[in-house]
Amino acid sequence: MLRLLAAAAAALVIAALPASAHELKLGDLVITDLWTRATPAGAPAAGGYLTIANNGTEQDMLRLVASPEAAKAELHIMQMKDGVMTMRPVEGGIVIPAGGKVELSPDGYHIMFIGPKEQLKEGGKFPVSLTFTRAGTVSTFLHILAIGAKGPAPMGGMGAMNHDAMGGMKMDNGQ
Ligand SMILES: [Cu+2]
Repeated sequence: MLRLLAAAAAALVIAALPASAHELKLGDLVITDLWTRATPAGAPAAGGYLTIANNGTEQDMLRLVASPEAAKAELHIMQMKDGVMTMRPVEGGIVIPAGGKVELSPDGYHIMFIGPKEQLKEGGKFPVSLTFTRAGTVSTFLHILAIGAKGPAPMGGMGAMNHDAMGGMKMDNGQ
């Protein structure tokens, strides 16, 4: 009986994960929180964000990024220069320390897709391939969140569930 309850609880947790999240493993690396933002029509570039954990005993490096949906993809870093946030291409690659975790975000390291072939629309998926020195190459996708989004909802999905509940209440009130 307890075993059954535990299984049911586990199923509930999985069902509660937001639709805008996935996780992938590549060798010793675990990649999570893969996201980007919707863009206005004709935007010349789009960012790409994800978190990479290295569970291995040797450092790895994210060296190359690419997407069939963009003319070009680069690794960038945001830095303060003369009091202004500016970005520049990363030289070499982004080191993922052994036992460490690196977050690509709008405030620091990020992927820059230059010349997206189509407008990025919220709720869609944007393909990307990531090449690491040790772990190799993986092709995956980024979840396209809203324009101005700060990142994916925390794992557990409570935010998404509350949002759904509110939507239901609105429908009742609309009678
Ligand atoms: Cu950039």
